[in-house]
Amino acid sequence: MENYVVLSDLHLGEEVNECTFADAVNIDRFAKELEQVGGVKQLVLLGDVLDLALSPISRVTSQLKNFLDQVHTIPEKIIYVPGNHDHHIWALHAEQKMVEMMRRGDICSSPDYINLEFIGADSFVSGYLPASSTDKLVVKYPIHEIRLSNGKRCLFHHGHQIYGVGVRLLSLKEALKEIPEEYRMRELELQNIGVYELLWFYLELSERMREQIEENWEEYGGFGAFSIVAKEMADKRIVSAGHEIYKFFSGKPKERGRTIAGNKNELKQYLEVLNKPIECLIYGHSHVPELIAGQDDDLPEIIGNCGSWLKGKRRHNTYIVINADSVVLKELGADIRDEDCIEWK
Ligand SMILES: [Mn+2]
Repeated sequence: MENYVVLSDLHLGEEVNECTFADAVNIDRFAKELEQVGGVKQLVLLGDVLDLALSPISRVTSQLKNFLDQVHTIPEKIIYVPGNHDHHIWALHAEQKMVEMMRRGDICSSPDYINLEFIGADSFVSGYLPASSTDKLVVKYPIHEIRLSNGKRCLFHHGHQIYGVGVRLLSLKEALKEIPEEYRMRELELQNIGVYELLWFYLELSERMREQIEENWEEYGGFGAFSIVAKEMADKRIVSAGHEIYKFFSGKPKERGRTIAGNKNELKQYLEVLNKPIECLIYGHSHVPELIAGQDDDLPEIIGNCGSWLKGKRRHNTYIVINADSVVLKELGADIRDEDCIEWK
């Protein structure tokens, strides 16, 4: 049986009492369960694998190495799809391609943030794998698609484009729909990328600086210079998106822990923009593990959120196993509950 195992929101680099995989015992447990699944065709790491924005890079990289050391032999392929917390390294990766072209004196094109694939030794993850396994790696963004032997098509995406800022920008879908399909993902990404990058740089600041910024520019709702520029843009109506972004950052209540049902409209809009017929959508990002049958005609047959590997009150340490028979949500060290197994129609 060919199995696809999907997990997201590992947040490697987080402190030991937060990040499950900071503990070698948990990595070992996970590796054993992965072996029990058997025939793992792909291990899909679906974003926020590295907590680059919030954790020291030394801790991020050592935890990544420990994790990969234990699991790399089990799957045939390891697919890494960055999310919002590891978006910056993806952007660097794509931009590096352009720098290489300039170094060679080539006539350049702008960085391609959505069509590039970094395979094997070419990817930023490869250095943390033994040479024997680097060929297994594929790093791509923002979606990964597979087709099962039963013909069902599954789409994997971290979830940041269908939640929070991403949702706001999906409000541009009327314009997006007028753009040829092959450019829509690019437009969506270009709208979002500034926000992810802002968060990266903002969170890199020391806490003291952030405190002062929030104090000094309270009326702008934090995020310092970015909010000021966004507000000015909005006031002058130079760019209407500026207003949307400003509204997002200034006082909108945090949408944490949204469920699939609570996210239904956004999921529909996203799929409408992508215009990809699929039978299964798997995402993460909200840290709420869940598996549901799509119910509506305009939603895929099965929708899953693979949860997170951050300790806390909420259910965590979950992953999704997909094969031609079913889609199953598993919790590390726990029996599978009836509601966490959906067989294909
Ligand atoms: Mn996320």
